[in-house]
Amino acid sequence: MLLSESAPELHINQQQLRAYKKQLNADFIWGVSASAYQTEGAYNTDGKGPSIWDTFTNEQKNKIKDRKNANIACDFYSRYEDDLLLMKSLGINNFRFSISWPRVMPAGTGEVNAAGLGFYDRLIDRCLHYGITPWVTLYHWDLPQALENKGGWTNRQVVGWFTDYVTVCVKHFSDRVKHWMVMNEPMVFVGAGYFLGLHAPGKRGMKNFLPAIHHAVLSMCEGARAIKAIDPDAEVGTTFSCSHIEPYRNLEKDHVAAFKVDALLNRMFIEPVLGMGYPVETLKPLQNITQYILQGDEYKMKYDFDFIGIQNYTREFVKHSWFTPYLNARLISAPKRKVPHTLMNWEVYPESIYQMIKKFDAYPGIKKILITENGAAFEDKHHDTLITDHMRTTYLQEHIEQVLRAKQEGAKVEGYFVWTWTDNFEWAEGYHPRFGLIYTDFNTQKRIIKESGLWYGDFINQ
Ligand code: IFM
Repeated sequence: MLLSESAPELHINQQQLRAYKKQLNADFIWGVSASAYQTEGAYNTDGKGPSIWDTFTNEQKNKIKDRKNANIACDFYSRYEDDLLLMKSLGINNFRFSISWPRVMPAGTGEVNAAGLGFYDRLIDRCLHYGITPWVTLYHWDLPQALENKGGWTNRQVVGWFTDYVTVCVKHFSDRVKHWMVMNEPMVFVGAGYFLGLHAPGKRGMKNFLPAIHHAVLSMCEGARAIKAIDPDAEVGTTFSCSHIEPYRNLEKDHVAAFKVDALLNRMFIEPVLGMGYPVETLKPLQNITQYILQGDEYKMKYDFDFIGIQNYTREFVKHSWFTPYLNARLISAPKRKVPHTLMNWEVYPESIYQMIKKFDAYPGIKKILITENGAAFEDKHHDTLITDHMRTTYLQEHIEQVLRAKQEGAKVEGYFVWTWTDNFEWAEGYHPRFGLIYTDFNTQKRIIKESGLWYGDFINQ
């Protein structure tokens, strides 16, 4: 059942939600998230080099819905000032965005593009001017194509290239940026880009997947060390996708399948970072990853992050399957289960975010958790000057309620960012699933505040 405007209201206890919120310290962070490739456009402007997503969307068009690309996207490159003004008008004071590596270093390594740094100088300066704190992600999937030509994340040299890029950014911006996230959702860019071939660069198979995992883990930790070496006062985090996992049937084989999928989707990146190593006891077919682990890596692949960003949207049900190589497990989609879901076919299940906070909170060594992404794609209803999207508003309310429930119970969760600020380019899904609090007309670039945006601004400022 797809949730639509005619669907019955989901249950939400408004009083409970407001009561939870009232008890929060004033320093709980409320914000919105976005990323460079999904919003900026200006794909070849002012000396920017091509990224793997520029190449993928323009050369493997059949892999993107309606053969779209993000050459223009939301034209945030030119319109950031208006977008920040709009953000300010809603009282949103924390903005998570990413820096495009090939905008700053067109060939990925070596020469630095002053005009690329200049764009982020302007963006950061205007954020600060409006009292909006910048939360900067250093890698949100747009690897320079020049580095992909040398193997990209499968080439161990990427660790050095990435650390050099991080160093350039942090040296340049650390006088104004105090909150950094090294990476966005490594499991997604490595899994979809280097195993399934669904995302850029479109590679497949274990021979790509395993080295890419290890080099992403090393880069995440070495990148974090580079930030702290330059600015010991910076707050350094990194972000992980995660979903609450359940067996489809109460059968031992489905429980085993669910356990393996949990290890792959939820544990594969956080556990090495915490010094626990890869969960290969549970994921035996991934044991060959050890061939990429060199002497001394056991120290390099750990880092004591100041915070961990959790990005949760849904839960997954898992069934045993003989036909799925390596895992013997497959996901049973929400439409197949006939449960309420979004335009991404993701089940609406708010308790998943609570379960994920509890799961990450239970790891010794995680000092602080931020929800760095949560949100939903639904159809928006257009009126003359208003866009109603009460399913998105309800989704946000129900998820925030679960976040604050976890906090009430003592979990170390200290912030929440909505994905996303404006409707933007949703990777292989093109432009149709819209996640924004702000509607983007992609023909005119006009922005219209949706009801969910008005609600969020009101809620966080009450
Ligand atoms: O749009 C993406 C984002 O880039 C990473 N996290 C999930 C979002 C929704 O799919």
